[in-house]
Formats: sequence, structure tokens, C-alpha cells
Amino acid sequence: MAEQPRAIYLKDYQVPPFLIDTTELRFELGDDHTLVRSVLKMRRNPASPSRQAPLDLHGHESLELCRLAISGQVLSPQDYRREGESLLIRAVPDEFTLECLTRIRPQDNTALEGLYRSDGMYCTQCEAEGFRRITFYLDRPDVMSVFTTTVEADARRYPVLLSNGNPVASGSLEDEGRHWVTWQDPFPKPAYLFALVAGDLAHIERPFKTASGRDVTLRIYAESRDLDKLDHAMESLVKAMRWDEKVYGREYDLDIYMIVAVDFFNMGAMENKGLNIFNTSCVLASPETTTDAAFQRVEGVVAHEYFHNWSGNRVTCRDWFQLSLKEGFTVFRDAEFSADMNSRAVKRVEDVTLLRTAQFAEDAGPMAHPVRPASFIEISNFYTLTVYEKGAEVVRMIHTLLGPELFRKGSDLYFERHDGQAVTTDDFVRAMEEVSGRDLSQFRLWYDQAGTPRLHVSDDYDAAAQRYSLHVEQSCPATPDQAEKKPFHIPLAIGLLGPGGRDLPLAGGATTEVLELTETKQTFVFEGVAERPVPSLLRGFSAPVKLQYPCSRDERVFLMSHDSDGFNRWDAGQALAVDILRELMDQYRAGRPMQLDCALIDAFAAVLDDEALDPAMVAKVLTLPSEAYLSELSDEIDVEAIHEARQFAKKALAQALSGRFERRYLALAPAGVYAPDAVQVARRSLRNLCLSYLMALEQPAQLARARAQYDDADNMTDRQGALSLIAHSAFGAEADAVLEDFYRRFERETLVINQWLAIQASDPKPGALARVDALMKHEAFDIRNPNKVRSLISVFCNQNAVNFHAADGAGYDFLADRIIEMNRLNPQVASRLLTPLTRWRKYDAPRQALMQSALQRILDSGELSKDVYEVVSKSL
Ligand code: B3K
Ligand code: ZN
Repeated sequence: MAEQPRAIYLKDYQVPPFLIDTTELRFELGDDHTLVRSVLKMRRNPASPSRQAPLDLHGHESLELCRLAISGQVLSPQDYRREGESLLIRAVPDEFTLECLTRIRPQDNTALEGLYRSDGMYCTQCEAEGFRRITFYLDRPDVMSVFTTTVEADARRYPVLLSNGNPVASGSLEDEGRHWVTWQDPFPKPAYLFALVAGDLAHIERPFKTASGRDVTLRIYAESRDLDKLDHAMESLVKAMRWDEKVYGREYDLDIYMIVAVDFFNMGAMENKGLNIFNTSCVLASPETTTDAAFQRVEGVVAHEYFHNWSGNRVTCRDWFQLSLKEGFTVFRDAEFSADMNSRAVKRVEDVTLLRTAQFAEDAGPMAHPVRPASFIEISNFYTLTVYEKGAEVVRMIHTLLGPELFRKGSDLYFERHDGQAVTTDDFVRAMEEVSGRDLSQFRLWYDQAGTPRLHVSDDYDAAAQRYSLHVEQSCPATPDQAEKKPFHIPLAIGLLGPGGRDLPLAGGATTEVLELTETKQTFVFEGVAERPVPSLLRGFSAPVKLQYPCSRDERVFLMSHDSDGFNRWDAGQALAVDILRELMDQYRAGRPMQLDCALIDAFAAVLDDEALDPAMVAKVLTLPSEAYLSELSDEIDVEAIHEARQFAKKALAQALSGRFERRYLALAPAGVYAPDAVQVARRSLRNLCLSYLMALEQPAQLARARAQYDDADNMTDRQGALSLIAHSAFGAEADAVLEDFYRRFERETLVINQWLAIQASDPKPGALARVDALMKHEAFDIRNPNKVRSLISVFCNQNAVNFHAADGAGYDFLADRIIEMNRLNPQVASRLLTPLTRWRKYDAPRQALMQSALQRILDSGELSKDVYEVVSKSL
């Protein structure tokens, strides 16, 4: 291999030696190549100590440099040097204009970074370091510039030409059949927020008046065949804009806000100033083609990107180590928005499930890193659950410690003080400290220490003194580069349940109290407690920790039925199920017949009978912990035992409670026209869950019921719910028939067909790998489209444990081959595919050896991208 990529460190940060006051760009888009002309007004940064530094511009190796001039003087090749990603110009004055002409080939860009083609259109993705694939620039977030962009292209094929800001001029070059539009963005921004779109696009439009009375045009663009799938995104956008005005006092600032849907996209969406670019999967929605979960995802992602206009764009990151400054805060903002729009408790359950399943696993693996990483080789590898979801939990903890009023004051101060600046997570915390008068210095460790803290809680009760004590001990396991951890500042929200299940009054008469843990060991004493209470610990999941408290099954059942904290009621049920599933796993491993503890059956029966509960919450409570969560909890993952125990429990519950499942299934039948509103979503989620239990009975009558639901459904949630149950059932012929029918119905709906791929990839029956292999040659598959790769390959490797981890290692070989192939085409997607292999330490010895050799084979396969190299080398 060539020279190995080097890590860069937060501690080496230096202010940029040069600034770019204005950036003028002109793009001439053409089939063979695209010309990019740039005019940059530059000067030395007065804040930089290095007064003589040469100008060091970023520019990807793929850029063809055609012309370079400084203040009108054309440079000859002796005046500059290109090396790797750098263009070094030795002698430059203190103030100058840099002109640059670059040739690029977007049609060959399969990495989907910089300017590339998605189907028939041009689009861009510049975060984090994609702008350097467009032209030579200071491609770092602390260099903010005012952009003016002209896009010129063939008028017939690319009638719509978009960039950031407001359109200010347009015209045509009639004899050539070309036209152009100029856009101006008055807000200084880093290059990562630059965007350009050119294509034959349709759009919907809506006027919006901001709280202070400014008129804004909202537009969502897509290919014309998808025009009927944009209304939900538009409604979500309007709701998000109103919410941000009300909850954070933040208004939109340009005359136009645009969203464009593209089919080839590495992630969900991108918050480019005034011109968001979205993966079609995060913007298109219609009842016939989109599930309830996807409707909610669209609402959440549209809001997330909109919220970035303040938390990310107006106030941006100083460097990429600060990524969670914008991502953690914005995820917290979008989670609160979704909680306000839908069910708060359900949203919390979903977020915590993701955190505990996937982020905790990341924290325990070789890529573990702090919310603010100290170093990286490739920044694209750090758009992680830790930076996003754990980062959001860190912001949530500040919210919990300060309370909503002070938190709002803190965010006001942060936005006002830093508007137009590129800042750090420290600046964010400082604003919160200043408004509250609190010292958050120990709290800052959450940004710098990786790993999931563990809390061990024990208690004692002194009946004579009527005193109840909670003893809490915290620790945090070692992570790569961090052996020793200092104690965290942890908000631990608790309640005490008295006999009968009622909350006891705590400090100030409240029923929930936030204890603040700052020491390794601490005891909290409650006086005047007449009887031994049952503690409800970590209410609302007040901190991202693993909590252990010796709780009996009876106590869990008691909390499940009485806890006033909806989240903890659900959590008690999960803990009970985990406990019982582990018992089944032990029985399975010992070769004994498995026997399900009646406690779970009785608890589920009580929940099913309680018609007063929100059906969405009932569905969550009755959902057994996933195989992935059970794996995360295991010291050594026993793939078969987890799968068998869970299947057994599901069937046993179905047998014991079939009457109840059937009764609720029938009572929840759809009434009225489909709407993705909270009430209907709740009903469908519980009804489909009931069907999944009934299908576990493996009876022809239930199969017929599922097939009828599939045939009669007027919406994708019910149709797809039935489809996947039939497809994964033991009724092979019926499974094939329904998959065939589904394909024919939705052949032309790319996103629906992606779900069709995913359902087959996640089928736990033997033979799934052969099917996935065959589907890679299907006309519906395209390895260059990340959505397809995720639907087929990622789903197989992450959501089909029994097949992916087959003892012969065939799953690992399959994945290694795909990564080697993707490494050349799309390093970001290739690197993400690696995740399941990085967890090799958690498996038995034979699997460990097979997974390691798959990783080694990737490492030895030739020239690796920085993305793949970093993850493989850190994992081995
Ligand atoms: N900020 C983008 C993520 C960009 C990822 C680049 N590899 C989307 C978001 O978090 O809103
Ligand atoms: Zn974001």
C-alpha cells in the first residue's frame, strides 16, 4: 500500500492563515465535463500568528487545474505545487484576488461527494469535505464567505438551475440553447453548506409569513412523477418553522427555502443554506407507498434540516471535531419537535431503543470515541450515533439540569452571541453556564470521555427511622486511547413508589427528583418514608448510562403497572422480558426444553386488557427486545440462542394470549380515510403487532388473515406489515407468491422496491444469503445507489443475524467482497458497511477468527480509501 493516511488532532487546531471575504462561482455544466470558474477575494487573517505563511488550498486529486491567477497575474506551474489534496502557492500578497479555472467530471463521480449526477440531474454534497472536489478552496468550516453562484447549462434538459440564497439574475445564450441563473447568498457560510442543483424538476410551493411578518416562499422539488408525494414534507416544514419560532424564537432569514429530492444520496439529507438536498427516502410520502414510520421519518428529517438553519448554519462549527455542536443540538431539537407533534413517551422509547442498541454497541467497540472526538483519519467516519444521538442526550442533560426556562435563555444567548461565527461545544456550554450561574466544568467530561457509564444502585430502608437510602456507584469502562475515566456529572431522575403504586412526595412535594451524581460513590437519603418504597430509577432515561439495580421480577411487574413515568413503565417491561429471555437462552444452551415464565404472559395480558392505554405505547410494551439489543447486552453473543429464545417466547405468548390478540386485532380495524396522524398510527402499530403474534402460531387461518390484510389494505403500513410476516413465515409458496405480487404492483416505485429488497434480506429462514446474492443481479438493484445497497446488503448484515453470522463464515465473505467492491466506488458507503465486522470481539472463537480474516482480506485488497482504511485498521 502507498503511504498510510495520517490522523489529525483537535489539539493541533490553528486559526486559518487566510480568509475569503467573497466567493464568486460560475459553473458551465456539460456532458463531457464541467468547468468551474472561481473568483475569491482573499486576505491574510489578522488573527493568525503566521504572517508569512504560504497559501495552502484544498483540492481533490480529481480536479484538473486549467488556469490560476493572482490579482490578474496568471501563475505558471513553477509558482505553485500540488501534492495530495493540497495546492501550495508560495508567495502571495496580504490581500489579493484568486482566480481559478477547474475542470471536473460529475458524471464519473460515484463517491457522491462534491458535484455528481443522480439519474438525470446534477446535485452536490459538500459536507464535510466535498467542496474540494469542486474547486480549490479553503475547505474548512471556520472560513466563512459570501457566495454568488452562476449556473449555466443546456436549457431544455436542465430547465431548473438552483443554488444557495436568492435568485438575482438570469438569461440565455440563445444560439447555444443554454441558459443561466445567478444566486446570491447574503449570509457568510463555510463551503460545506454550498449547494447546486440542475435538472428537469417539478415543484410544489407555499407562501409562509414569519412571526415578524416577512414573506417567504417554500418550494419542494422532485422529478415530476413524484409530485404527488410532496405534501407531507411541505406540511412538516411549515410545522417545523412555526415550532422553532415558538419554542426557540428563531425565524427563517432568506426569501426562499428550497428542498430538492434526489435518489442517489449517501445519507438522509443535507442542510445547505436555503437549498436542502434530500434523499428521496426522507422527503417523498404517500399513503399507498409509504409506511407510517417513514411518514414520521420525513417529518423528523425535514424538521432537523430546517432547524440547522440556526443550529449549524447561522452558528456553525469551528472545526469538525465540534460536529456535535450542531448535530447533537439539532437532534435534540428535532426530537422535542417530534415529541410535541406526536406521542412524547413513544418518541422517547424509540430514541432510547436506538441509543441503547446501536450507540452503546458503538461505545463498546473499536471505533468508540467521545462526543467531541480528539482525532480522526477521515471525518466522514465520525457522523456517528455517538456524535448525533449521544450528543443529543448530552444537550438533553443540560436541559434537565437547568430546566426549560434557563435552557431557553442559554440558547438565546448562544445564538445572539455567536451569530455568523464558527464556534465550539465549549462556547455552547459557556452560554448555558452564564445564564444559569452553574458550573458545568465537570459536566464537560461528557464531551471528552468515550464509553457508556455504568451505575450500580443499591438501597436500604431503616423502618425505625423511616429513612430510605439510595447508594449509587459510577464507573466507565476503558475505551481505545482512554483507560482511566474521571467521574461524570450525571442527572439521575428518580421517583419512589409507595404501597399501592402511588408516587411518594419528594423534595418540594414533587414526585420526580433529579439527583446529581458527581462522585464515584454517593448516597442519597430520603426522610419520613413510612414504608419501604420501590424506586423508579433513571426516569425518562435522564442520562445515557447502563443502570443496574437488583430488582425482582415482581418489582418489575409492579413498576410496569404503576409507574407514573410512562418511559419507565415501558422500561420495566423490557427489563422483565430481557430477564426471562435470558433464562430461555440458558435453557436452550443446556439442551433443556424451554419454558416461558408466566410472569411475562400475565403482564402482557394485563397490558392487552387495559383499553385506557395509548395503543402505540401498548405496541411498544408488547414488542420483545430485539436480537440486536439482546446482543448488545451479552458479553459473548450467542446468535442461535438469542434467535431461538426470542422465537420461542413469541410463539408461547401468542399461544397463551391468542384470544386477546385476535380481539384487539379485530377491534382496531381501520375506520375512515387513511391519515398518518397519531391516533391512526397508534392503532395500526398495535394491530400489526397483534397480527405478528397471530402469525407466530403458524396456522393456515392466520396466514389467510394476513393475506386478506395484504390484499385489502389501502395503505403501505398495513400492506407491508402483512407482506413481511408472510414473506418471513414457513409458508414458502405463499411467501413467494405475495413477494411476486408486491413487485408487480410497485415495480415503478423505487422506494417501495427498496423495501421489497429489505424484506427479503431480513428473512431469518435458511437460504437468505443465496437470495440476496441473486437479488444483486436483479434489475431492481444498482450497486451505485446507496439506498439499494442499504436495503439489500446492510439489512442482510445488520438485521439478519442468524444468516449473516452463519457458522461457515459465508456471510462474512460476502460482506468483505462487497466492501472491496464499494471501496472503489463509494468509500463512505463502503466504510459504513464495515460496522458488523468491527464487532468481532463479541463472538465465539471460531467466528472471531472468520471475521478477523475477512477484515484482513479487506486490508490486503489493495489501495484502500481513507474511510475504509481507518475503520479496518482500528478494528483489527
Ligand atoms: N449534516 C448532514 C450530514 C452530512 C454527512 C456528511 N458525510 C445531515 C444532517 O445531519 O443533517
Ligand atoms: Zn444534522
